[in-house]
Amino acid sequence: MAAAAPCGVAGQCRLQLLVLVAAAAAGRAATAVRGGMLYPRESPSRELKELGGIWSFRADFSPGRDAGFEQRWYRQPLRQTGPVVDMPVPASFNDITQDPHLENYIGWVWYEKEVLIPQRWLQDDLSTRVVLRFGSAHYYSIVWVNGVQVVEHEGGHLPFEADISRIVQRSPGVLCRITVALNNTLTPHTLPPGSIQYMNDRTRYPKNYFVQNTRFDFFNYAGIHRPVVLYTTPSVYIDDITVTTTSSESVAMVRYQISVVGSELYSLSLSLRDQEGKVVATGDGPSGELKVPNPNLWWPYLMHENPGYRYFLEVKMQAQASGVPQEDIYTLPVGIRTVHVTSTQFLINGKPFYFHGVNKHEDADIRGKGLDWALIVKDFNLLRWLGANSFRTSHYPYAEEIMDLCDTYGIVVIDECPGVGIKMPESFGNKSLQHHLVVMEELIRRDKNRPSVVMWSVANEPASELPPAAYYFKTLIAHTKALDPSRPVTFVSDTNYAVDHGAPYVDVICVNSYFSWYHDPGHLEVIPLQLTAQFENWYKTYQKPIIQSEYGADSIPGLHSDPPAMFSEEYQKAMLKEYHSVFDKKRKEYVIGELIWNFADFMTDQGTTRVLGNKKGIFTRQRQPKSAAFVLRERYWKIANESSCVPPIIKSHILFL
Ligand code: GCB
Repeated sequence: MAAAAPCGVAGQCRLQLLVLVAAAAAGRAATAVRGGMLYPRESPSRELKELGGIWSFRADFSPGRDAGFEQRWYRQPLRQTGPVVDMPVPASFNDITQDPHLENYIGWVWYEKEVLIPQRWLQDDLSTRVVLRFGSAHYYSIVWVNGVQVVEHEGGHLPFEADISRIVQRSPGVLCRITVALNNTLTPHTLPPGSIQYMNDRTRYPKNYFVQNTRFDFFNYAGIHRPVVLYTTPSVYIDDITVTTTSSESVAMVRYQISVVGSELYSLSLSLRDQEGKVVATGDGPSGELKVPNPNLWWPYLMHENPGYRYFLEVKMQAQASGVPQEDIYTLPVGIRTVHVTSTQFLINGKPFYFHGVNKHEDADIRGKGLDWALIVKDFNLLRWLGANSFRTSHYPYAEEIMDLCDTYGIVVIDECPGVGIKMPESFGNKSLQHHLVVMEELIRRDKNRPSVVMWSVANEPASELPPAAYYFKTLIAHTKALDPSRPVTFVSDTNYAVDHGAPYVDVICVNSYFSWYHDPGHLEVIPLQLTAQFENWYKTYQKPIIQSEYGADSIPGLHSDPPAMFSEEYQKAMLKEYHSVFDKKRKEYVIGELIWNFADFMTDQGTTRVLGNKKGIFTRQRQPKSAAFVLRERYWKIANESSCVPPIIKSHILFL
């Protein structure tokens, strides 16, 4: 990525200042996250207004990218500050216009939307709380409402929100102006990390030329990527709910903890309903246990004839605020399931679970990383067609809307944070670690109640051979486990087993390898030997179950070669088959999963090894199958059908997909 910053040395300092703004704020944010982050749902006490659609947009092309702050663009309608363009939300801004400078833009961009707040939200003098929530925006966001700053957030892929009741109460009936400044600059201390490199050789680069360097393999799309909503709650409200579940054959326990904000004087009543709407358990108070006799457990797809079973926990809060009665109702879907790891197995509800799945990206033509319902549903249909029972959210948390469907369909998730490309020694320091801890807090706060999430992944392919990685991962994994003792924790490694300083702390070893691709290119015959040695070395060292968390080969659809040659569809297929024969031996021992790299082709930075992006998809970026998709489909269905947990009836029932 490159962008000209015509600003001289002083200008460079100003640009770096922007970077420092983000970094300083990261330091400030490094305290425990406050409050819950319940997904906004309508209920008798809560209303929702979606703010998707066309927003006004302006990239700050000024030399230091700081004109927006100097001129306070948030104080007036954006169109009055200079030229604006229409920008869809949610979407990445990069591929929307024909301007190559915007595609590769680095720095601050500005979004704005004017909205009318429903009159009834403002009528009852602050007993209605109005919240502005962003599902995610990449990377650093500052938000103003009617010129007043309401929230600042570091990091893409995770939600943030602000209570804007007082501001909107002040001017009822007029349009409410939401302004967002967004900076996509990555520094050694952001997640993912990156660095800005100034090219000072004036014989080779224009004045003030700089690039954003990253050490990850996907395009750094930026923008307001997920839904923006306004929602209401009463001023005394249910702030957070945490559930954990245990079960035996005949009875399950749903443990809950609820926090209420706005008053000390409240009462809580709970009822758990099954899918027919029948109440199966009731409770009260801010914490306790619900006993569910003969529970319907949450099972993964292909492991049960009715996968993804969820109960619905209705939490009702009643309180008095300034003498006025208030009631808040929130309904949380709850899946009852357990997860355990032994030295050779991954158990869901006490039964061995084998991950036969994929790694994905949030990535598509035009919209980049912006949420797209059509794409989401298509992807779930393809996953089920493939017979995939799981995926890893490589390499960042996916949209809550996607996670909801994982819960619903029984697709098992390894939930990964944006700790990808942590390669620079300075990214293992305290500043980076503090931010990483906060990101894990935000991720767990968001996804802790999801039955589909069975393991946290704190990073992908960090330089875990560096000595500081030992303290870094020890601390990070201990923190993650303290936040959520109910799930195993991993990170994904491509470091040699003998020098990996993070592996001692994980519950499951996740290994990426690209034999006959990045090593010994073209030599498929080395795979059996090298892959067998990989598994045996890791197991001998740690006695922990192993997932092959990535393997794959690029293929250009329609490119054929027999005998198989790299980049042909035949080579991709042949490589998969070589890996599969080793998996089949080792899954009888301690290999508990295989996740193909990648579900679909995706966009990357430009480079000599990338042809309009990474082509290791078994589907194209437009979701058409390559030949490898059929190889994988046959294999995944075979594995599922071998599983003793699948009654014959679903085998035939599912085959229609
Ligand atoms: C990896 C990375 C992934 C890349 C992939 C590749 O090891 O984890 O992000 O895209 O290899 O294709 O090189």
